[in-house]
Amino acid sequence: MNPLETVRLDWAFQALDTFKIEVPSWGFANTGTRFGKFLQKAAATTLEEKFADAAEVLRLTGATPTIALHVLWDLPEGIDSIAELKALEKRFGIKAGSINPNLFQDQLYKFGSLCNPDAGIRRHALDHVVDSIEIAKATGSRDISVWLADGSNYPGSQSIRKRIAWLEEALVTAHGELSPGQRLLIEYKPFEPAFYHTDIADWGMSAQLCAAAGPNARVLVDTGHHYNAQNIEQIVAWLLHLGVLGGFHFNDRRYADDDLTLGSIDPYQVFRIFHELQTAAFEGLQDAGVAYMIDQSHNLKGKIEATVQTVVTAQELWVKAALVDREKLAGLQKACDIVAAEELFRGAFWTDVRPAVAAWREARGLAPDPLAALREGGYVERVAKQRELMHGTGHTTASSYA
Ligand code: PSV
Ligand code: MN
Repeated sequence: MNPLETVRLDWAFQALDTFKIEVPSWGFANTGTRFGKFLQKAAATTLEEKFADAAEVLRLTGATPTIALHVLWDLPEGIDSIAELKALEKRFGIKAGSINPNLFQDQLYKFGSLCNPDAGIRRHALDHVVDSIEIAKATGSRDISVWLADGSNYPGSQSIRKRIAWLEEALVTAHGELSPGQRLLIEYKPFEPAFYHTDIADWGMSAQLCAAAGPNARVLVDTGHHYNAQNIEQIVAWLLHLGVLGGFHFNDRRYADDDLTLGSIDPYQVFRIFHELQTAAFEGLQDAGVAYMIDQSHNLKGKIEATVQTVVTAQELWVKAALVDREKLAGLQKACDIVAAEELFRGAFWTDVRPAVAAWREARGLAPDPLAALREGGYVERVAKQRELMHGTGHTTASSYA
């Protein structure tokens, strides 16, 4: 049978028309592991290059109109970088998305940022968050995403409760700086770089901090920031129920925060998360305020290729989730018809949606196969040459590590 006949094309097209996902500026730059970096000639160094790469991903996928910015990496002049940023937005047709303060790379933060026992360091960190909110106002960005590396490595070496109180105090102040319509997203992570306790270790802590901070604070779920056995879709369901789900940093992991490509290890989990989101929307539980962002740093894959692959995967899994007949499923759940409910659910996951997604792309004037189009267009090779001329070789041989 023609695979297109097994798919409700109207559902698939509607799902794809509304699905947008934000790309991270740092996903285009040279990044690595703590053991080293394998430099890539095509990696972006400047903000202009990051915008150019984001525009190429948008051109190929039609789904990535915004780019997440990390303040110290992308806007080192702070608010004074805004004029350049605005010009890039116009030139490349890409908007600045979430603004990410950097509370982890400054030497001052050895013992924490907003949770540091030193009031002066806490103030310095808070000032940076407030500056980031000002930047977000200037860019018109709705979301300021706060992630702290704060925590401790040894039992007894820090007061966990005092640090909670300092954090609450800082977040209340930061929240007070938001414009109406802006949101403070609070990200959690169970460990790394702190290995005994992390100040915001899980979604419950994040949700409590949101409640303390104010009505426009929301939880940010980074899919890599969970232990292996955790049921992330249940966490998502809870956050939807509580009305505090702010957004996602999507990536995949086998062990912890591995920064692997979305869906490369467990696509069924992404499908299950997407199902929770789409069901909540179907039931009118929450408006479309949830931010979908990618947070991946590709160590071995080509940056642009990996980003296109990620977006394509997200689109395919989003469509699969859209194929769940939610009315029918609700009936089966009510009747406790376990096997039929599961088969309906699994059936959507196992449907090959690729022909439907390609049909949507053609209908919307996009390349039917974005990865193939990227290769055929030669963008990566072109920018590799340009960037090598601009910034020097970037290529590291094995002997460099000898
Ligand atoms: C930390 O692991 C994190 O997930 C935060 O979102 C950071 O902003 C991002 O990665 C980039 O390092
Ligand atoms: Mn993240």
